[in-house]
Amino acid sequence: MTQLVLTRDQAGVRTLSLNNPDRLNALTAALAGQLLSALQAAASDPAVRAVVLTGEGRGFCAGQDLTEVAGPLLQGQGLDLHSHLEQHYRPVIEAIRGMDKPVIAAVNGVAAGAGASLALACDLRVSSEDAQWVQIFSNIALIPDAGSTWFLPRLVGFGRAFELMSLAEKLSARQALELGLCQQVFSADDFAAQAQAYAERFAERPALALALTKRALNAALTGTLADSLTLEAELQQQAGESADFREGVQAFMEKRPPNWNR
Ligand code: T3D
Repeated sequence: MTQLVLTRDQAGVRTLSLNNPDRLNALTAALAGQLLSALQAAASDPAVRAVVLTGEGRGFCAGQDLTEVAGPLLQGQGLDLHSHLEQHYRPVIEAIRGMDKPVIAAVNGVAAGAGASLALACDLRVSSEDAQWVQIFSNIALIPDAGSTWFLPRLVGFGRAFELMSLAEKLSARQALELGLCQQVFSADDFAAQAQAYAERFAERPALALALTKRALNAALTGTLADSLTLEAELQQQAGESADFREGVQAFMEKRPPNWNR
């Protein structure tokens, strides 16, 4: 079986790298399937404290692999895009959002279409200075999918999201940073090393506290203040019962750095 997602572990960080570089890591059904398995494996491995999603070669991900759809489409056959999205994209997006660990998109090159959606689904995004970000769907008369219509307006507001989606404007890494699409821009020369170092900062933090924070933020995106106050109380109780909380307080009292549970 061709390995369409490469995996590397270092210092508690699991890097998942999309591996279809000749097509800028465009998403085939097989690649999406392997990505889902890799995300599930990362989620269930206690040694993994943070996940980085990136791409091999010069692209991050160019969205749906159009060679997969061109044949039937151009022969006049109908395509079941509804099933395609439900079967292949939705589980990947839900695996990223549902994972109790920080997931960081390391956008090494162009992120287009569902490739941009993949990045937006992650908790954090870092970008190579020469990467491009584009909501490219309307160039082929499709609508944004894989969660883009949910994530993008929450990051940049309705008007800017609609503009980017309608006009399919390419954004530079600097523009993506200014808009709040990514948290950091790193130089292209040592991008992978800088993304790894960034991810290690999260891997070194208390894992349960970060997991519960992600859960609370996920819920806050759709809930009321009252919902958040209720959930915070429940999750804080869980955090307060952890060995990490005890260690954090003890370390503070002893004026030393904490040793988090591993
Ligand atoms: O099926 C469904 O479920 C529908 C769901 C759709 C979700 C979507 O993601 S729709 C959007 C699909 N993606 C696109 O429309 C992007 C198409 N690609 C591009 O417009 C450009 O490649 C880029 C702007 C992303 C990058 O441009 P550039 O100039 O840096 O690279 P390039 O030369 O165009 O691409 C390099 C190679 O990758 C090239 O192959 P070649 O000529 O060297 O043999 C190109 O054909 C290939 N490639 C790029 N994107 C795709 C692709 N091959 C298949 N599918 C792609 N999406």
